[in-house]
Amino acid sequence: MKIAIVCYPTFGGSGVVATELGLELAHRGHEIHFITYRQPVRLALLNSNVHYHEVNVPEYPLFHYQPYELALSSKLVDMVKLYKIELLHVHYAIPHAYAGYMAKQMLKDEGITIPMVTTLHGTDITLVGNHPFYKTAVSFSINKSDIVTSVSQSLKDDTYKLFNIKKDIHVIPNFIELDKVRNESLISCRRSIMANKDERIITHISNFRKVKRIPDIIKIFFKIQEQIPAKLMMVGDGPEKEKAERLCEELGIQDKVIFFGNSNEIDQILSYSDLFLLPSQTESFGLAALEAMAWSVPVISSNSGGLPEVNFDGQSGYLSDVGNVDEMAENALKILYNNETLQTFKDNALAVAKQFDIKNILPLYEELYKKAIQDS
Ligand code: GMT
Repeated sequence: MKIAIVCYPTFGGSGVVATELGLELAHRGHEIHFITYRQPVRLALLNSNVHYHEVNVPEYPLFHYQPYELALSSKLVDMVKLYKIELLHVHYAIPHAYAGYMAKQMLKDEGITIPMVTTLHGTDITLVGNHPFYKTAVSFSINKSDIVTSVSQSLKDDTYKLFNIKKDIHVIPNFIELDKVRNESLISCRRSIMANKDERIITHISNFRKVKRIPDIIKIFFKIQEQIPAKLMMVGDGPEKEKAERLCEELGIQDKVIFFGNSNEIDQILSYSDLFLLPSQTESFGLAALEAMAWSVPVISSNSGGLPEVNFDGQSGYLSDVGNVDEMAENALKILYNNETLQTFKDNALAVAKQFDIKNILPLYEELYKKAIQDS
């Protein structure tokens, strides 16, 4: 199939999912066209069957806001015609499904019918899309998609709760490419750079937005390091990072916390981690937790959104109510106290991650694509 993938090319989970999906589809012989404003961070272009088309938005001083949707829909129309693309897969309702619908309409005018699959990722539904300023357009774009998927059952339920959706929503969970992730030969950094032999390594990876509850991570770690030797790896960058650094100073633990910023060495860091913290306010899925589990790292998370669908309580880690840092710290210590328990949780985390292997998930998308093309 010839498929156009539209996504945000940044470090966010939706961009990662879209990119990995496209690369694997290309690997399986499909022709994939990424259409976005910058090359996605995980996109390797030296790959047959993979194309990248940049959307340029010319800066014009008269406009207070530059019209990205307009440029995107024009680009979609041009690329569909040029490469005879058969299907649009847009990740994120805002503004991609909206731009995709406009492209469909323009193409229809020229006698070309193309189906659109929209994947909902969470932020577009629970955090931004739900805002009254966007809600009408988001409902419209979802209802006008030919097929809608969501990355968890919880996100599906939220979408029906928050919007007036008439379409069926297919749940296709996010995935991990285990063979690629656990490529131990790529691991060059030494554990000793991060921690001493006797110290447990605890990790958090995110874009440091408020929704990730960064202060909770520091508080949980503070309680852990009072009981056992430990170091905290904080990977990523975002609006809450500076505050977190200040909190570490206030608590006198700055020498035990390493802030990496955005890193391309996530696999290296996870390969040495003993525990992953994700106490988010809400999380449609929690891809970062799955990436950790793929490296046999157990997860302490909140029980909000789709997290219980990924982190199995008492098995791959533990779940607690949002903000219950005392319980999260207690559970973390339960896992970390002795090597045997830790090893059991590590093995379980990997076993759960295996259920989300891309090999199991990708055919679900392929099936929907075929259906969408047949029905169009
Ligand atoms: O929250 C993030 O880290 C980024 C965000 C995004 O918009 O890319 O992630 C969302 O999509 C990911 C991939 O499907 C999910 O794993 C995240 O849980 C989801 N974030 C939220 O729901 C807050």
